[in-house]
Amino acid sequence: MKARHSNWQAEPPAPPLEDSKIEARWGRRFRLPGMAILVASVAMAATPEYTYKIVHVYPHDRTSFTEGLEYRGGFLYESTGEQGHSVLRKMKLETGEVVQEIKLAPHLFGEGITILNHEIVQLTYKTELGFVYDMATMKEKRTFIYNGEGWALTNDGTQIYMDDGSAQIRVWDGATLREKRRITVHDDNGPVEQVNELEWVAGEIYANVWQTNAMLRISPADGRVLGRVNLAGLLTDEDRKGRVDVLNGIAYDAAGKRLFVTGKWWPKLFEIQLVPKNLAPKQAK
Ligand SMILES: [Ca+2]
Repeated sequence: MKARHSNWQAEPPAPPLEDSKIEARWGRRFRLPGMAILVASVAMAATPEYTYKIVHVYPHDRTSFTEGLEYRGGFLYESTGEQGHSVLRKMKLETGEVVQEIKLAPHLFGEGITILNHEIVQLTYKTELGFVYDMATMKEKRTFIYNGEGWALTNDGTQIYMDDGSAQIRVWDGATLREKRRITVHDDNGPVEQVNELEWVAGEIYANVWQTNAMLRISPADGRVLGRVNLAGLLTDEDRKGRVDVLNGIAYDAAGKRLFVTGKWWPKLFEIQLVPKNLAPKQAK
């Protein structure tokens, strides 16, 4: 090992190239400052950035430690976390009124949900136990197991996408819940870790990143980050009085093309539209 080790010794740094040598290597038209600007602008263009516009504000139960959120036919379905407090519930979007709810066993910590073929699929955090419920009755139909932590779910109508807090999204067969492949969420800087709540939006996966205000637009084909949305500033200082936790929860009304976001213990749920950052109005100083 010692002999191999010496191969890893850093070589002395190469002496800086003189300008004339740079020009000889790259040609007169590609002096370094120009190249730096070119490279920087390519890197900046690689991941489009977005801000947002609030379209509507709805109430959200500030005792809900939101872990999974999905929209179907005028109702929001929400799975909440924390041992002893985890529930699966159906709520009216406009009022937040709970119309149906089941409680999880006290030792379970509810996590992501998704609705496929009139069934609600739900993860738990560290217990490697999943549930499948009838969507109409919320009665448990069966359970399933998976490896590792359960964070979030979404689906494209056929396949289910599941994440575990890493940069990986597992792709499951929607019928068998067996893993088919994985994709790694990544941008120009490498893998993006702690990908949390997921939502299928018009052929892309949207995901918020735990403990940040970032929501990513991800290619389901290869995990590439197609866009980055800065959701900072949704809650006012007044909203933040009392207990609030991080952004978590994305739901999409595919028929109405409405995008909803909320957070753990947030008093509000927001319908938002994404705005390309270069089109956003300048903030007043
Ligand atoms: Ca969701």
